[in-house]
Amino acid sequence: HYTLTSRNFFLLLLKLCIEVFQVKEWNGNGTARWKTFRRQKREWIKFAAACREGEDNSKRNPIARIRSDCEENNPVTYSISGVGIDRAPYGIFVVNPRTGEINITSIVDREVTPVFVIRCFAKHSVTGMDLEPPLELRVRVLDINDNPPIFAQSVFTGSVEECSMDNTLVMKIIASDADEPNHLNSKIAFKIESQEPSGQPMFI
Ligand SMILES: *[C@@H]1O[C@H](CO)[C@@H](O)[C@H](O)[C@H]1NC(C)=O
Ligand SMILES: *[C@@H]1O[C@H](CO)[C@@H](O)[C@H](O)[C@H]1NC(C)=O
Ligand SMILES: [Ca+2]
Ligand SMILES: [Ca+2]
Repeated sequence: HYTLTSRNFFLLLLKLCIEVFQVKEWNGNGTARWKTFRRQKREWIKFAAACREGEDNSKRNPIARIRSDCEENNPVTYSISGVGIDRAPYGIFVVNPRTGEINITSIVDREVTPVFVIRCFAKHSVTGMDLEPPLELRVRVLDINDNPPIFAQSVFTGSVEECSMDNTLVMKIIASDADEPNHLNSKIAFKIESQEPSGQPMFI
């Protein structure tokens, strides 16, 4: 016995679906270009976009778009979920449920959230069934140099024996910078500003 229910008939149709994803890429000279990704049914792809922290990125909207070829045969509703959407910080990313266009709505702070992972869904508008397995869009937040280096303590105390040799280690001072690790923005240089008693500099 074999019964072709509406549900498995529907699944047969869906086997042919291909999903298309596009992410906007920006050149150095401010021109935009859509980069396209495609996947076959059931295969996962990861795609990525970037935005800058501390800056209004909304003039670049939409930053990405998702589209399912299932649209040709089915009414499709797009939705997204994740941190920055339905988990705090809420509402940073929104999707147009009809067109699949994804917008950024507010200024982001890399030191709070360096990467957003947006889970994208394409559901049948009437049945609410997933037409595609969910898909992951990663939005990397590009760092700006908005943190100064901070010393770990306000006073460090060292000591040195009298008559020590040149270049004897006296003490180690520690500072950190909250900007992106291993990036120029978090690189620290130290300088001795003054010495008391003044006179010939005794330390380097
Ligand atoms: C600058 O923009 C033009 C289009 O106006 C484009 O063809 C070119 O590749 C861009 N240059 C760079 C370095 O991105
Ligand atoms: C996304 O941004 C574009 C361009 O500003 C705008 O036309 C569109 O309505 C926005 N869509 C949503 C869902 O906010
Ligand atoms: Ca910094
Ligand atoms: Ca930063």
